Amino acid sequence: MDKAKVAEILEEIGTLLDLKGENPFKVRAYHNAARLIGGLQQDLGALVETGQLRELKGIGEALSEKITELWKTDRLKYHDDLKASLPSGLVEMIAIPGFGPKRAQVVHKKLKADSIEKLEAACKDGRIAQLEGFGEKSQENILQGIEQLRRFAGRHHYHKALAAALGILESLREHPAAIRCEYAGSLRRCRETVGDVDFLVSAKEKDAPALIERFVRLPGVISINAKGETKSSVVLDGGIQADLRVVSDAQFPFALAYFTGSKEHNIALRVRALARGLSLNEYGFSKAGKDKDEKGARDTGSVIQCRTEEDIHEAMELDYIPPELREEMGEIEAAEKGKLPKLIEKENLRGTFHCHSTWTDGAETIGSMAVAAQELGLDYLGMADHSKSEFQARGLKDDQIPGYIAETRKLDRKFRKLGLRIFAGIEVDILENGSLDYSDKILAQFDYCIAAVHRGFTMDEMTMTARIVKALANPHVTMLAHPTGRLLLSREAYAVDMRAVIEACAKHGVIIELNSHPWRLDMDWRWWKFAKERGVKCAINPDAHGTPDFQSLAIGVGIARKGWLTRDDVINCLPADKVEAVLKARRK
Ligand code: DGT
Ligand code: CA
Ligand code: CA
Repeated sequence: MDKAKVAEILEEIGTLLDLKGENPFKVRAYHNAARLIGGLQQDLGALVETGQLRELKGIGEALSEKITELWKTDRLKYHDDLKASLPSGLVEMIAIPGFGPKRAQVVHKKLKADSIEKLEAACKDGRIAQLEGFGEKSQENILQGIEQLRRFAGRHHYHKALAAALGILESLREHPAAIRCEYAGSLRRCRETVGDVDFLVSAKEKDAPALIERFVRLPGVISINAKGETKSSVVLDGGIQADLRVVSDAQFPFALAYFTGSKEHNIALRVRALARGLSLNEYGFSKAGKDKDEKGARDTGSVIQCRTEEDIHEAMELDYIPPELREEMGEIEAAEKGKLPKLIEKENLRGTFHCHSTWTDGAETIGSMAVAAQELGLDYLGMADHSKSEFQARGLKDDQIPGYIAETRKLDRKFRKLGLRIFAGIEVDILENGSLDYSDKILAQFDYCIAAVHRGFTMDEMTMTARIVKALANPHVTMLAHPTGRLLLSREAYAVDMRAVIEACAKHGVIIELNSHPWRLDMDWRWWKFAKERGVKCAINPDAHGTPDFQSLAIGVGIARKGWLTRDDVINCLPADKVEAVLKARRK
């Protein structure tokens, strides 16, 4: 049992209680506790052992007992009973985007719909539209939501897949028979979501079965789909499928290149090889045209020996193409001409922006966010709590602004001596008419303002684009937050003309955020090349609501790499004094 797992179960209890129609205060107590435990800096085990759990704000006797039971026995009877008391289909239903526990309760009570299939049928024959509080529009939305849910099924957020993969990689590498070991596929290319994880190990032929055996017995494996001499496929905890292939060490670079993909990139490389009289596959190079009638690389070995992927690219007169770029989006042409960018690296990040605190919906104080930033070796931290329209997030009222800025300034003076600058910023809502949530006079007091759309998602593309473009024209707007509002695998982006938004940012000198929260990764990597051509700068921001969220910065760097960005394109790579000048530039 770990903190994250405890938090997940508490969260689920909150949802189950909500489904049962329990008292909203009780429901909220569980959701709050989940958040608290998830973001806890202290060691949960120690708090349980010493009985200090009760001292945490919001943890009463009942919650403390439940957390203790979970921690000590790895399960919780209350949770099990609660789950058993509800049809499992009802729990599945609330994964439908826009369909919460309240609605699930109604369709269950009124229509006896206790599964997604029954709900779908009720939509199709118009029974949902008849229900009080539903109507034609919501019936249509539910059908779309079900379709979306099915489309998303089987894919996973990048950080979940990465966490699962790293544990497995380590265990495979520990095996004495493993020579080289990597993960490939979409995970290695740093796609924003991952279907399955593809592992590759090189070993002597005789050792392959032992490696397969190790793989299927790993603690994270919950079921085995297939198990052969050199390949296997399993399902990991969390429902992620993972494939393993064992190859010879000579084949390893070819297999790694092939299974890293993308498929489109592979095809383009293969075409390039053919133009050079070579056939390229996962086993090696062979003479073109002889694949079928004579033996190919599988049996005879590669006609050009390559020890690494670099060697393979070189054999085709290409610069090395980093995995993130292998999407057949111009990378092969650029590699041929020596024009690939020198991609940003994690180590280049010097600071970050768009962080929340207990002033609004963050879990930690500005002070503890600063300590964590400093421990990470950052030189600056840009706070940006919510603006007043975000009442659910306790957005700052006008009269709270002086206090918020004063505290930030005070901590800045303190931490500056320790090498960390703190910038006072605000995440200001873009209202439906495109104006901002505060007067210019208030906005002028901040070191930077990051403008964001948080509601009114359903407007048409033209209206939404005009709304955002209007906000960008305000000279106090330094950055644009999460430009499409998408939540990966859960909520589609709102309709917006990104090309027009990027052009407006270019015109006004607005920096675009690459929100590194693993559910967002927004702006999408596919747009960065264009933004860069238009001279727009990027800020990689964690949208942190607690110190653990700083971890996502590394994913943000991966997505920036995927968007062809270099350290010169990303303002967080600048030292503190230079970045301060950049934040001030627009208002001058
Ligand atoms: P995913 O798992 O859906 O997130 O995406 P990938 O890219 O990991 O795809 P996956 O797991 O189906 O296959 C891994 C790699 O294997 C893929 O990126 C490229 C290669 N591959 C798979 N099928 C083909 C194919 O039909 N032709 C070629 N050239 N390569 C393929
Ligand atoms: Ca894959
Ligand atoms: Ca696969």
